[in-house]
Amino acid sequence: MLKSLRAPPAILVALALVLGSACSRTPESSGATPAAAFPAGSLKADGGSANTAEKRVVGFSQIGAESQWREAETTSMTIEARKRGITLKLADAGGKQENQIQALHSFLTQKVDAVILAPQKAQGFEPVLREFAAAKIPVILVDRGVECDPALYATLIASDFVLEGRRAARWLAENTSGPLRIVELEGTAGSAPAIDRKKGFHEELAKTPRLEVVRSQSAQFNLLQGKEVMEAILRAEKNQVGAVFAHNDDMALGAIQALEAAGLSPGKTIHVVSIDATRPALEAIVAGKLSAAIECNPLLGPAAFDAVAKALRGEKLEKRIVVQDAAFDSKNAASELPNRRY
Ligand code: GYE
Repeated sequence: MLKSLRAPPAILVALALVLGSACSRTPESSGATPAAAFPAGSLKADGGSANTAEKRVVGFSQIGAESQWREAETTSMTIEARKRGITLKLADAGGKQENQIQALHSFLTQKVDAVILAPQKAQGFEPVLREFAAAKIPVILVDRGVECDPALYATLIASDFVLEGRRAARWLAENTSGPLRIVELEGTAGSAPAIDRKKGFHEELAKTPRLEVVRSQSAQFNLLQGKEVMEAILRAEKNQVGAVFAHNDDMALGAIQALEAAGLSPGKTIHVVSIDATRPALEAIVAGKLSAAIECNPLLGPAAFDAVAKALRGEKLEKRIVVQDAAFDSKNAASELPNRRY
């Protein structure tokens, strides 16, 4: 867990995003972020609330489009801004942190009312965030955290990535027997989800010594790279792999292609577990190729713009808003599919 993402328990709240899901949701916590859930009735679905009174200009600095998750997040922001009559300036950084920092500087010059930032990496944003603090332009962090003085941003709205890693490891512990040689496909190096998912996964795995990570390599949260990295690992390991843990669905779907091309049976003799639980992942579970997907909800638009509105009214925000997520495998993926919007 990134140190800077720890906040005093008193200012932590959990936000359960309503997905119209029929599955049962068991709120859990990684322990690092004790959280209390909002009562269900107080929650809004994506696009559920419209604060049309606001005629504001908001900058959204997005990392890129490396995954289905990220595309869904961008759509959620765009739809929500439109619903609220807010002018959204969307800057896609094409996967480069330096482009994000450049876009943030441009938002400063344009004197936008507020900024929503999905930061690619945990480090490197502090200097530009200081400039926003000096200009008194509120910054809402969404989806990933940064390592910096928490006073420099209004709130962080994101899932508990350590818990996600733990849940993936727990699934493997509970659904396999005997020694298991696991391949870990990591997300972007230095990003909060890659750091924290790895931490949670390894911590939980340590409780079951028969589970062993034999290779860990980054595939940048991307399907094609997931396929290529998995191909190389299968060659190096002479196909002696028992399971794959991918930090997101896209890499898992790429790995499944590589496993099938090598004549192996993902989801059957080789378990594949991933994070996000996008529609293609649930479809892969139903097809018997993916074993489990831990949910990470990208529909952050409504919560992000609620936070923007509060910040602009000068209200104090909770420093950390934890998105509550579900988990899917062959037992509940099919019933969730009709509800899945990303
Ligand atoms: O899991 C992955 C994406 O930051 C939580 O980034 C997000 C992660 C998500 O590319 O698919």
